[in-house]
Amino acid sequence: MSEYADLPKRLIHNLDSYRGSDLEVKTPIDGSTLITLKVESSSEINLKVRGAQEAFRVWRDVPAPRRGELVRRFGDALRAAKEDLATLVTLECGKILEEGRGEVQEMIDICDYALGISRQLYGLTIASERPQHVMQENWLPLGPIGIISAFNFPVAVWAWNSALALVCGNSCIWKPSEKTPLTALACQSLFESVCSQMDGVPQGLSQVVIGTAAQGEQLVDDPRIPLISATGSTRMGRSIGPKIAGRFGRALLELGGNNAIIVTPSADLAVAIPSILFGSVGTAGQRCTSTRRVIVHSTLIDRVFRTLADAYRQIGESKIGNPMDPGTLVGPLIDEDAFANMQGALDRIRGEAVELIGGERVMSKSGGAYAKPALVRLSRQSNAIYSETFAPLTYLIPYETIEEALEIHNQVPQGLSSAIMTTDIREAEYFKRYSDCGIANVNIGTSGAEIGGAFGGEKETGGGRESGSDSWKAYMRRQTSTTYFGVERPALAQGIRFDL
Ligand code: UN1
Repeated sequence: MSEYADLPKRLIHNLDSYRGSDLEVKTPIDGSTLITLKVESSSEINLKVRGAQEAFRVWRDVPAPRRGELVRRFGDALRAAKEDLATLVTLECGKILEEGRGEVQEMIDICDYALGISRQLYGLTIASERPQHVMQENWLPLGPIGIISAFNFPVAVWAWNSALALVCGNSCIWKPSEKTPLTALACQSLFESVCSQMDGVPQGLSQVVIGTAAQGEQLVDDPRIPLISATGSTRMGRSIGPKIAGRFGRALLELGGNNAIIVTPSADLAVAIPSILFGSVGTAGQRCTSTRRVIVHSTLIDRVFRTLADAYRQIGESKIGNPMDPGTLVGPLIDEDAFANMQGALDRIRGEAVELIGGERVMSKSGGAYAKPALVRLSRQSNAIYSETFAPLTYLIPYETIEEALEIHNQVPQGLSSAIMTTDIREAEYFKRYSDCGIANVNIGTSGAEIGGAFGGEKETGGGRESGSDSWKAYMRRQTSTTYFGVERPALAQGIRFDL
C-alpha cells in the first residue's frame, strides 16, 4: 500500500505525536502495517476528560445557531476533503472506495442536518392546571459526551453523534475502534483546523482517545461523562451497559443486528434481488444493517436462490478484490479473526444446509482476508444463526404464511433493521405493524438508511436512536419549569389546600 503512504501524514497534522509502539494499525487490503501508535495512559485520558469539562462550560453558553455554524463549517471542510478522507476510510477499514465516499457523504449530510437542528432545539409549552401558571420544557446541554465507535463505519457514526452533540452545546470525547484510529485522527485534525478559524470555540471541544477496550472502559466508568454513545457488538453492550447504569449515566447503544428481508409472492424481483445483494455482500457484509436472513415464500425460494447464486458466482469470479479498484464490489474482511468467525458460522450451519455456496478464501497471497460471499439455503430457521456474524453470509429460509414469516423474522434476539418485498399493501402494513425492529422498510433493503430518520433498534440491538428525527434529545437534559406570574397566594397542584 506504499502508494498511500503519505495519506495519513497529509491528513493528520500532528501524526508524529501519536506514534509509539503499542498499537499496530494495519490495512485489511494486504495486511501491511500502516503505522504503530501509542495507547493513551490513564492520566492522559483523565486530563482529556477534564479538558472536555472545561470546554463544555464555555460551549454551552454559545448560542445554539452559532454552534451550528461551527458544524456547518466542519461540513464544508469535509466536502473539500471528501476524496482524501474516503480513501483513508477504504485504506483503513477495507470498504470499497465508492462506499468510503458514501460514508464521508453521510458525515456531510449529518452536519447539514445538525445545522438545521441548531435552530430547532425547542421544547413544549404545557397547559397548567393552575391559574396564572406557565409550564414549559427546557432542553439544556448535557456535558461531555463519550463516543465509542466501531471499525465498520469508522467516521460516519461518530459524526452522527458529534454533530448533534455539538449543536446541543456539549463537548465530545471519541474512542474510535483500535482498528481504525487513523480516520479518527484525520477527522480530529480537520475539526481542530475548523475550530481554530472561528472565534469563541474553546480548546478541547472534541478530542480523540487512542486505545483499545480498556481505554474505552475508562470513559465508560467516568462519572464526569453523562452520556456514553457506543456502537459495537452485543457482547460489548452487555459489558458496558450495566457499568454505565451502575453510575446512573446514560447509555445510547447501537449493537448487533440480524436483519432479514421477507420476499412475498407478490414481490417484484427486479426490485428485491438488487436490494438483497447490496444488503448481503455490500461492505463485505460488515454493516450492522447487513442482510443476514432472507425469508422467502416457499413457492419462490428456488427461484430466488438460483438468481442470487448466479449473482454470487459473478461476484466470485471478478468482483472481489482491492477495494480501491473501481471494479470491485466486495473488499476484504477487516482481519483474520473476522474470516475465522465466518468459517465458524459456516461450520455450525453446514449440517443443516440444504444448499451452501461460497465462503471460500480467495486471493490467499494478497495478505488480506478475502472471502467469497456465502449463501446458505435452509429448510427452517436454526438457532445456529441467532448470533451476529460480521461477514458476507446470508441464510435463505422458507415460509408459508405472512404470520409465519413474521414469527421467523422476530425469533432472533436482535432487532435493528428489517424489510419486506411486496406489492400487496395488506402485507406491507402487517409487516410494519409486527416487525420488532427499529427500522422496517418496504421494497428497500435493510442497509443504507438515510440520516434523516432515527437510527437504531430494539432487543439486543440496545434500544438507542441516533442521527435524525428527534435523536438530538439524547444529547440534552430535559427540564420542566413552572412559572407563576400572579399576585395572589399561588394555588397548589392537585387542589391541595395548605392554609395557615
Ligand atoms: C452501522 O453499520 O453501524 O444504514 C451503521 C446503514 C448506514 C449506517 C450503518 N447508513 O447501513
